This record gives sequence, structure tokens and C-alpha cells, in this order.
Amino acid sequence: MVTIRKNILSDEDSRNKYINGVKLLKNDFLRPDWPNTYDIFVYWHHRAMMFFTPGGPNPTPGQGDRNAAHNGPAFLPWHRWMLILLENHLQRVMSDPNFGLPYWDWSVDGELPPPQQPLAPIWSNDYLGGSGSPVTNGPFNEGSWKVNVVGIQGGVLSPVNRGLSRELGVDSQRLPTKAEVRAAVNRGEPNVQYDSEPWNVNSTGFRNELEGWINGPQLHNLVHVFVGGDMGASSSPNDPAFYLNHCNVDRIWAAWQQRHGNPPYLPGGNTPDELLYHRLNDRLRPITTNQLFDPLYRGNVTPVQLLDTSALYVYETLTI
Ligand SMILES: [Cu+2]
Repeated sequence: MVTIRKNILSDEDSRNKYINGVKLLKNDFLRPDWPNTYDIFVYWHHRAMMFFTPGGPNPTPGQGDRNAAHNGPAFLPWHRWMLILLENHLQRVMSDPNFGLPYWDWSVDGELPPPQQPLAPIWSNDYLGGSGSPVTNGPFNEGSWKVNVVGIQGGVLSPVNRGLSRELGVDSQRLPTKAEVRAAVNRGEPNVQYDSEPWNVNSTGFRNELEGWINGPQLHNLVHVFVGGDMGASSSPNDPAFYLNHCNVDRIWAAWQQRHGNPPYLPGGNTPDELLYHRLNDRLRPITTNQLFDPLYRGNVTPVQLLDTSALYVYETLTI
């Protein structure tokens, strides 16, 4: 079933289903001794972020170090896989195989004067609600949405029982603009490169620009910083805004692929082992290697398998 991923601001049906679906996942238990299914994704993201590649835990981790899901080439396919799995689980709990994850085109809001950006429609009662620690309005207000685990300093995931936290427009007063998105998609033309040495936050290719390290924070990273609160931690999927941001990031990658005729994913297979988990044919790192939380474990999924998603989903528009 090929689903269509639509703009959350122009498609009420996807908006309603997304809000309803993530709440169902918060009360969905695949096994009685597991966390709820929504939170399993939070664990997974945190653990991937704390797994510094290739060696694993780093005694002195820095924000710029390459990990299993960020600061390296696998950033885009790893999150593409995460979105596909979340979409699958939303389809399951809603019994709706046609459901497509919506995206939030934050560059539209990025065109507004900065003081108006935290007041854009996405943060209204009908969409995600607004700022607060805890958030008190909208569908994810304190009484309707609980945060159960947070990543704290030192790479530990710590249990909490509180509402969602957001600080819109505080750590960054603005979102990325359309010109910045276009500059990323056109980067290097006509010799575009998916990624480049040294395959980390210092790379000059498209992945590092879209992730947001070049003259950063920008693009993906800037959205996390603008939203703030829970979106600033390794447990950032706690905020349902996480998936709407990443769906737009994935759409921008798809737009880049289409515009340039599917340039090769880099690095290829014949590169040093220190790039483990980031090469074309490497397994993306699952939540754990012992298959804990088994329904999120789909065996070996590699970047090469995720380059063409047309059998699974398409975006309503790739116009950026
Ligand atoms: Cu992430």
C-alpha cells in the first residue's frame, strides 16, 4: 500500500489522525512488560544517539561525535526508517493502512517575522498547542500527554512523570527560511554530493547541510533549537513535533533525490570500518542488538534499501 504524506496544515484528516494515533500509541503495549509503543521509539532514538560509531559508548561524548543516527551519513536513512516504522505502527493502532504521516513545512513559518513564528498555526490549540513547561493547551496538554523518560547529561535515560516541555522561539528566535532550504537542495550544483569526508559534522555535502551543522545550527538542527524544551534532548521524539519536523526533512531529501536524478548514497561499501553503521550496505543500528523490543526490529535494514521509497509512500508535493 503506497500512502501519501501530506502537509499537516492543509490536510485536516492527516492532522486528526496523527494526533489521535500518537495518543493511541501512548496506550499501546506490545507486551505487558514493555514500555508503551510510543515511548519505545524515544528509547530507540536515545540509544542510537548514545551509540558512538563504530566503537559504541564514548567515555567523553561530544555533541559533534558521529553516532548511529546523527552527525554522519546515516542521519537521513536512519530517520527515514524510524518514520516508516512509526507510520506502520500508527496504521496498525488506527486500523488504517492508508494513513500517511503528515509533514510540517517549517520554512513557511520561517518566512514570518520572528515574533510571529511561535504564534504560527502549528502551535495553536487545533494542532500541537504552544509553549510551556508543561504545555497547557492543545491536544498535548499536561492532562493528555505524559513524558515518561528523558535523556539527561551523561547520556542517561531517566524516568520522569510530567507534561511536555516547549520553549518556542527562545534558544533560536527563528525557523529556517525557504531560501535556506533551496540552498541546501541546490548545494554544489552541478556536482552534488550526498555526503563527503570526514563524514561527520565537518563534511561539506548535502547531508551535513540538511542536518544543520554547516554554519549551524540551521535547517533540521535549527528546528529542534527553535522548539526547545523536550525537543532539545536525546529523547526529542517525546514531542510529537519531532516526527513532523523529520517528515519534512525526509521530504527535502526526497526533493533533492528527485531534482538531481538520484545521486549515489555515500560512503559506498568499500570504505573503512570506522564508518560502520553509515555505509551504503551497513545495517542501520536497531534499538538493541539482542532484539529487545522485537516489533521495532526488522532485521537488517541498510541505507541502500531506503533510497527508493515509492513502494511505501510518496509526498503530496516535493516543491520546496
Ligand atoms: Cu534524531
